[in-house]
Amino acid sequence: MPHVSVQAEPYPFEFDPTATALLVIDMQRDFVEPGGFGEMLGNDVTPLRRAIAPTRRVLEAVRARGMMVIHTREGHRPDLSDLPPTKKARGHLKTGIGDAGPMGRVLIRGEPGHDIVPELAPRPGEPVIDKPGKGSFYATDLELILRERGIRSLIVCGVTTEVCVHTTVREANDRGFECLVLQDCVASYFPEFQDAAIKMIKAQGGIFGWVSDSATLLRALDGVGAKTA
Ligand code: TIU
Repeated sequence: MPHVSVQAEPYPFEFDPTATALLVIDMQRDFVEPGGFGEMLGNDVTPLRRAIAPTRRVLEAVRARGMMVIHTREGHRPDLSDLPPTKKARGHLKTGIGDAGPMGRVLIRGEPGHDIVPELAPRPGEPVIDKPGKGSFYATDLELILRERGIRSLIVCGVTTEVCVHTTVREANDRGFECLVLQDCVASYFPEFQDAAIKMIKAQGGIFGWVSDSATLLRALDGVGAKTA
């Protein structure tokens, strides 16, 4: 497959599609639908839903080219054995992690709220990484999976920009993976955090990675033929 160059900031992002994975972070009902963990934290989920449609377009384009797709989900075991009491206590929530909510037990694996939204549902064969923290590398086998597949670059979508996306991009960057964050495919409950978090990635010569958008990536992928087989 040809090498791809995407217009990005602070300078073009170059990648080999066979060594690149799309990483879709925590596009779960608990964060992007009313009645989930995000709303229980006091947030309006509307801004997060804007990331769904562009992420879907990127997902389809990447799948059509046979590139690797990985999904993550934040959540905990039903017995809460992987939930630090400090995380459970944070925010003094009336209904918090592990408690019964409108979409089942909040942020618990196997519950409806923990599911990835139907628009971005994983396909068979696409790894789904269940993570107990904000970062996708901490206490997961993501790094092992990436190294085994020879992945060196990540195209990053998901929520929320300053929390799980940033933590993951920082973890990936320290491990030597190059990250391209698509600014319309990541979202925050707070417009000012979205703006600052995006600036922080690309500042200082791309201290954590590169920033572009879905339309620019899709144009660059046009030059990479869809897989026919
Ligand atoms: N609260 C918030 O902004 N985010 C999270 O709790 N998790 C993720 O970002 N996935």
